[in-house]
Amino acid sequence: MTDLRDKYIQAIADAGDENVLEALRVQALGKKGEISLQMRELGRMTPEERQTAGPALNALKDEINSALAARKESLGDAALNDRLRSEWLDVTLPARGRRQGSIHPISQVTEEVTAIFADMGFAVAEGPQVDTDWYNFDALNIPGHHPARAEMDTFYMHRAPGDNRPPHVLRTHTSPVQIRHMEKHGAPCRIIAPGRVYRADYDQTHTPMFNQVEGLAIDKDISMANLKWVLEEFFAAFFEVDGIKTRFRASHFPFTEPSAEVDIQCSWVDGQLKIGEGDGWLEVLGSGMVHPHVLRSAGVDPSQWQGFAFGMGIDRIAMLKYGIPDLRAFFDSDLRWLRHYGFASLDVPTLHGGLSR
Ligand code: 2NL
Repeated sequence: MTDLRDKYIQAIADAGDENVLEALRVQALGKKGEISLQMRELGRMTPEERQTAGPALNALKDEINSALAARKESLGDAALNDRLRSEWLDVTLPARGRRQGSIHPISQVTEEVTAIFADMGFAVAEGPQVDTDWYNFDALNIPGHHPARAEMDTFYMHRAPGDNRPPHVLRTHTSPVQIRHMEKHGAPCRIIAPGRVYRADYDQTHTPMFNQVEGLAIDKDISMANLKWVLEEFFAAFFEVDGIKTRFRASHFPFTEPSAEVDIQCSWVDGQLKIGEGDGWLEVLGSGMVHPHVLRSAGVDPSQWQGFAFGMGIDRIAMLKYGIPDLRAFFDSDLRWLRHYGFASLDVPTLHGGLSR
């Protein structure tokens, strides 16, 4: 009987699930179970034998029953614990995954422009967004009566009455950055100056703050031919089309002589603008040979040095490249717009890795 007890207690302890437990219960205590059969044997025993065997068998039956119940309960606990472990949830986490920000098209395009010009040996120059009217206008050969200087187009910083220091303005172009660069580093130089500029103008195609990139190359024998090559190289890389044509139209700026407005080749079919093909033209920038007065203002001797300069709107070329219809939406901070037109934060534009993708 001790063997029988040990067999069942061990088997119950080893049972892995409730089906095994039930099979053991039937095997021991079922109608034809081992213990039930021994109970039936009691009838054939002498009263003396029955007096010891009866209580022993009953005790064994009770012990097996309670071992079965205990094992069943611990199996149930284990199953519940497993479930609790697998369904564990950190309720302190944010309900919605944190949405990653995106790169604004202006930042993306500034990076693209920078990568292309860097490849041609241009460094990036930066400077203050609030500057004196000397750096913004006088040094650039823009006379006092010039319309660009008019109160209407330029944001003048407030001056207390009696404060006679030279007026400060929000820069209306990034040219003052290039003047400061020439003053500090002299010639030769090859730089671009991207950044925010400000003009008091607001309609369909103008915002009071916009982004511009200017370029400047000064050396002994720089010509308009170098300008044309640099710009065509830039447009081919930026718009990702080989052999893009440019058209130079004579123009006038106070800071360049001669001056030219530059158009790029485009086609306009079924309301779709395609750049770098067809026989249409799209104006994209202003340029020219730096005026000798401007070189002299910046401390560069115009009898020794010459060079080209150009300026273009970053917002405008961003709209052209990425098919963004409305300029003003750039500055609305509309999250739906930013998610639609924004760029993935790890897609840093490089010439070898592809500018945009
Ligand atoms: C335009 C025209 C232009 C420049 C900007 C420049 C800068 C220096 C000296 C001479 Cl330091 N020129 N910049 C030259 C020609 C045109 O911009 O229509 N921009 C959107």
